[in-house]
Amino acid sequence: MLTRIDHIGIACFDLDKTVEFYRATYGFEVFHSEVNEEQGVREAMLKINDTGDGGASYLQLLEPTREDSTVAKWLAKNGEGVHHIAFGTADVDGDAADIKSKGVRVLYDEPRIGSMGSRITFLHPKDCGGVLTELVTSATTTEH
Ligand code: V0V
Ligand code: CO
Repeated sequence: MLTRIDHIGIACFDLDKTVEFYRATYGFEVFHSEVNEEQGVREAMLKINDTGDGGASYLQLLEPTREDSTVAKWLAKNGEGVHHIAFGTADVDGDAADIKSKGVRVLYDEPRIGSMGSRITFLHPKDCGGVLTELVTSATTTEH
């Protein structure tokens, strides 16, 4: 069951500059940052609020680490902006299988490693009304 907005992914050319915009404009601080080589991103997670399922909702600011990454490709075509949305679940495997059975393309056979040790997969934007959609089971929260 999908129980929260886990994050909204925002693609940018300059992560440090974008982090500073969110700090100066809204007062959001960086909760966590990391490089995910497999996904080709350097990212900063800004925690916005805790949620009723024991998780939290974040903004995920994404800067590409290489020219051939999905985010670099997307930025070249669209410029900066909202890149994907992510729903949180206690069971990414089960929910991905359930959604796949409804005819939506799930991009990975097995979930991969996402931010903060989470397990993630993606749904094809062309099957989701133009919205790249991620499913996330976080590593640390006690979800029910
Ligand atoms: C591409 N398209 C999108 C899109 N990216 N539509 C909405 N939102 C997006 N973000 C559209 C694009 O405009 C094309 O439409 C069509 O899909 C095919 O796109 P493409 O440019 O030819 O690119 P592809 O097919 O090579 O790749 C698209 C997919 C790829 C979605 C398959 O981006 C992908 O595998 N994404 C999942 C991984 C990812 O995005 N990782 C970065 C975040 P037209 O022009 O044909 O109409 S990593 C992350 O979130 C982490 C680590 C985390 O949360 O922990
Ligand atoms: Co994401």
